[in-house]
Amino acid sequence: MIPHWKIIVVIILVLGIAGILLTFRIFDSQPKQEEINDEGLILGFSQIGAESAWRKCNTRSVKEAAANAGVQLLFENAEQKQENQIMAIRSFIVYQVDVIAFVPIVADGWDNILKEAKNAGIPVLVTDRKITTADENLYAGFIGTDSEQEGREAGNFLLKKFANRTSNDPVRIIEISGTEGSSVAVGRADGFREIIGDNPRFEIIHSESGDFLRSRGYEIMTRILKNFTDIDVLYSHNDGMSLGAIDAMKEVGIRPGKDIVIITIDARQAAIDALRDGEVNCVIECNPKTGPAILTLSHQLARGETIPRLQHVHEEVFTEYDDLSAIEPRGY
Ligand code: GYE
Repeated sequence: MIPHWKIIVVIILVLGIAGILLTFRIFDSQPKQEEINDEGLILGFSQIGAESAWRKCNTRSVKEAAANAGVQLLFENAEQKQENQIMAIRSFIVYQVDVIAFVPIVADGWDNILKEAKNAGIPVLVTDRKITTADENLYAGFIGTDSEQEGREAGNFLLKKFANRTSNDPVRIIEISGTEGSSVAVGRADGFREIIGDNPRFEIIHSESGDFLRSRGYEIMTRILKNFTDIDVLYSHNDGMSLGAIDAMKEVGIRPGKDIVIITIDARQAAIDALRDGEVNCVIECNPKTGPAILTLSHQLARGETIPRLQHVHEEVFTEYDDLSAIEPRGY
């Protein structure tokens, strides 16, 4: 029989040695996640295209941030086609990238490709535009703009602008919206209606998608000016379309910002310049410089960390009521 005290001494010794080994990670034969993934992280990024100055700035921001972080970036431009995005994401899966990030051109239709990524064990970050999905766990999180809030800001500006209107006629509004089915077009429309929708003093007399393109803004406004009279407001979902619409107004002798109140979203330099010139009345910032945040989140995902489900980026509103001298050069 071994005396009890010897057994207790042996147990204490074994536990002590195990503790020392664990402290020095001698049992931990797996390299740490950081060592596996952070070194030479490969990020697959599916961008939707180059439809606007905003988009080009967003692309630059991602590319610069990846270069600064020493990350290998596989960048694909989808030329405005969801099929191309799905193909790009599939190619990232085949390549076995560490993280996939993508800007969903429209909100629906991603579940199958996201399941493929999940089955391959690759975390996915959704950025800029949101998705609707049957299973929220198919992607790790979202970072980007708060489009509903942008729409609300547009509505709030109108409440202020027309607060002292004496006429009993409703304010007649034209809306040129963004890409149909995109979360940002839906959000900008919904947020706007949340503020002015039930208010009899405002009437949206026409709403049409201009696909976020300057050329479409010009075409649509040219036609609208022939078909509608008494337009009080243009609410346009991006600066490119607003600038196109402004060209159309000037062609027929309408003074943008005076004869027609203009609210626009993005805050590219040309829109800020137009605000300063009195040709635009309200500019709602949409922040395209998300590259550094996307890279930080990608590193966290590669390390197996969880990231916030939803992160909205900081955005401001610039109006004709503000001191515009303080606005820094926009860089896009
Ligand atoms: O407002 C617009 C564009 O998705 C927020 O896309 C983005 C929008 C942006 O090209 O200019």
